[in-house]
Amino acid sequence: VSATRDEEASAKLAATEANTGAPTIFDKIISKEIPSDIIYEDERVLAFRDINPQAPVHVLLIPKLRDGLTELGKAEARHEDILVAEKEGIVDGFRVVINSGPTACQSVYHLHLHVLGGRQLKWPPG
Ligand code: IU
Repeated sequence: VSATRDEEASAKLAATEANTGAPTIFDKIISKEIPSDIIYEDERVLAFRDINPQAPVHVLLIPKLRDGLTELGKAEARHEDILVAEKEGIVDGFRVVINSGPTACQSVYHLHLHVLGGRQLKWPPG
């Protein structure tokens, strides 16, 4: 099963824009220049409700400091956590997911993070 051409095209356009290093809308959300429904904030992170929710609860949790880190696949040693994607050759595009509880289909109750890649992924996930 593959994503539609539209999905792939708009995903690629957003990535091209990201490469300019320009600020994103999230910088304006962090500075409160653009209002958002904030549910948690401290000096390092901001959690706010997604404007286009794909589930009854859909929250975005973002670091306040971008530190050159536009996407997980661009992480460097100082950002840690990137080793699996690099080793598996999927830095071009991958998804990191944590399932929590039966409603999210968690099956093994030892906290774990999924790294999925190697094909065009679709959004939203099921
Ligand atoms: P993505 O994984 O980069 O596609 O996620 C970006 C999310 O940011 C997406 O779910 C949007 O609905 C959400 N969002 C938002 O909450 N507020 C905004 O002003 C904009 C996007 I633009």
